[in-house]
Amino acid sequence: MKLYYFKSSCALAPHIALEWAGADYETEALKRSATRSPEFLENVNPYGKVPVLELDDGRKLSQVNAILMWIARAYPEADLGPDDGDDGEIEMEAMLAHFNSDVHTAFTPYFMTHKFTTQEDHQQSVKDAACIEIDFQVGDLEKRMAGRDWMLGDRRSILDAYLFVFCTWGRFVPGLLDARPNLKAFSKRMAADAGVHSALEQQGLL
Ligand SMILES: N[C@@H](CCC(=O)N[C@@H](CS)C(=O)NCC(=O)O)C(=O)O
Repeated sequence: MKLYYFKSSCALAPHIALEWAGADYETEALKRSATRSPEFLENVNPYGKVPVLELDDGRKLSQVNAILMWIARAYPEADLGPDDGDDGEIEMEAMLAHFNSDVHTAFTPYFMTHKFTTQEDHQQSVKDAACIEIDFQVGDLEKRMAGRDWMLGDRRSILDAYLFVFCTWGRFVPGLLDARPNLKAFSKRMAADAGVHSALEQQGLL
């Protein structure tokens, strides 16, 4: 099994999940620009994005949420998936969708500003607008984490792996995490975890 990623990307989430699952995997580090190379588009992911998880049978999974769910299901003993029952499943699907569609995309114009304006003198204005949405989304996550060690409350899950990505991105947004003690405590808890440490180390993020 092989995880394709580039440094500081959302591929850190499945990387952490693979560590937590105790999976036997390798990684392929790319440059961000390589995701648009003809070779990557043809052989790895036509969508031009990471993460991609290449399975042992050659299938290539894309989309953070699908990859996280695949890992949770493939390694049930790691207990990274939803709480039992339909409600647990639906709640996790809903939170993953929120993360992927709302929180993740709030950061995109901040880090990939060139995709949102072709004008050099508009770059700062795009970043400023992104900061307003990031602050709103991260503010909500801060409230959700009140009194909780993990997103699901008492046990870690694939949601925490994705939430941690937003915390690492948040460090690049001035002042974002300063008054957010719940997310700061969560980040500290994650950083102290052996699997998270290993994923960060492998990606050169320590
Ligand atoms: N919907 C995709 C989004 C993935 C995504 O945004 N990946 C970013 C890194 S965080 C990427 O590869 N960007 C490269 C680009 O857009 O050029 C998913 O869930 O996997």
